[in-house]
Amino acid sequence: MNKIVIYGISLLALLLACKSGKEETTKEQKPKNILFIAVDDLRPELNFYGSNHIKSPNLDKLAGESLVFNRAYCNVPVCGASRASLMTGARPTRKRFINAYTKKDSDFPEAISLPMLLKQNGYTTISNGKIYHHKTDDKNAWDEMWQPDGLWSYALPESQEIRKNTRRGLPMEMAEVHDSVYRDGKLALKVIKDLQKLKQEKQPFFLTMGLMKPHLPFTAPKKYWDLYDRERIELPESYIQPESTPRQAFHKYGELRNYENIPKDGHLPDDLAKELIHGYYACVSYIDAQIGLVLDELKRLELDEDTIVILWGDHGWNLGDHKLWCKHVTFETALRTPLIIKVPGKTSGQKTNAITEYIDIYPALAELIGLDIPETVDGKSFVPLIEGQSQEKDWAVSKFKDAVTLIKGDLFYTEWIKDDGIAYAKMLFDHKTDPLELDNLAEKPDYQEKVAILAKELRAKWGKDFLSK
Ligand SMILES: [Ca+2]
Repeated sequence: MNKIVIYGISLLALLLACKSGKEETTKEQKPKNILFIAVDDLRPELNFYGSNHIKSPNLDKLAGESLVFNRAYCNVPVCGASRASLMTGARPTRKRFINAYTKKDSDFPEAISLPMLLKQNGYTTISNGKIYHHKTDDKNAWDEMWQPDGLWSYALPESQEIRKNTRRGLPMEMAEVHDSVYRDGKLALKVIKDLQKLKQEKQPFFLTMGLMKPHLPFTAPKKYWDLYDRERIELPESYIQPESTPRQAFHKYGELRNYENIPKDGHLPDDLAKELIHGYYACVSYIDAQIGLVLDELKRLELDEDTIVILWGDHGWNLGDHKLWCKHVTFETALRTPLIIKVPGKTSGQKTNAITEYIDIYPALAELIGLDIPETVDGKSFVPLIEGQSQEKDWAVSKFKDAVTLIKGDLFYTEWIKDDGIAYAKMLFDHKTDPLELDNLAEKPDYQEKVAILAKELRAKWGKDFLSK
């Protein structure tokens, strides 16, 4: 095609654009919306990660239109801290972003959070459901903060009565009720209403959907329990706690034991373990359906081509792996997370094995919509991966309490350290030969040189303020 022809086509396009008027120009200039879906305690045990037993057709469909991160890691495996870190793009330190109760406002008040950056740049920002752990955290960043009402997580009066009279209530519930009786069903209806309202607005939006399941208790409508046959549910292959693994690596899963009918000590009976796995699967299918309702509405309103959709779980979860339940450890099962991003016109189901940390999400979203990244952000944008390029960074650092983990290539190296940075226990797994993390190499004579290199690298990568702040 010669220059004159190209010029002719460009001129024609320009004339057509002018003819269609202001509306066309506005659409052209409006930055992409962001639909930000957070799922509490979601494991990457999903079909697009190679599993084939959880029924999640809506997540599967979204993954087919997205870039799927096969190796995304949270920076701290506990709700509140993971979320505050992700929303600020800032790395946890020894004293910052510690536990479930972490608040962005207390731990890092001066950081410009992602919703704040977007609000400052003309976005309508809405927090729906569980985004931060605390319902009022970072409230100046939001135009609206909304929570579904409802007493706890239970639908049945008898379960609510038990909850009222005990510390945590029942660990599971199967109820023959409509999806909207539980809070995530109410959440989906609210997000749908928001989409209908935002469709009419001129500003771009940052609309969030913070789902509360599959977090304990595993409560879901019966039809989702009915998708699975308990007889076919198996305990994980890694249902063992090897002697070579440091004792610090395990815990007694106090979070689960706070619920009724869970033994206060010792490992769970197999039947109970399988019932819990069944309940977890039911909850994943339930939230999948709620996400599907929202994504269908996004399409029906013809907003899908103008909206980036990102879905993440706040950390991994042990569903019996290592004979553990819940999070709060540095095994890969607690650190690895589901992460998918749909960027219209750019993603169509690609998968990447590049290592990504959750602090990388903030700078990537900022870059995608053309905003400068604040200095308080420690993460590195993964936009090159969306563009089909490779990325230099091939590591992640996660931490929980005294444990810090360097993930690099196939190696997962954890040290438990004291305040002065000296290690008092070590753990090293090579996923090339030991993907289930059952053979700790850190104390083996043949690996001491490797351990020394990793120890040095861990300190170089955990951030300059790791010990002091
Ligand atoms: Ca969580």
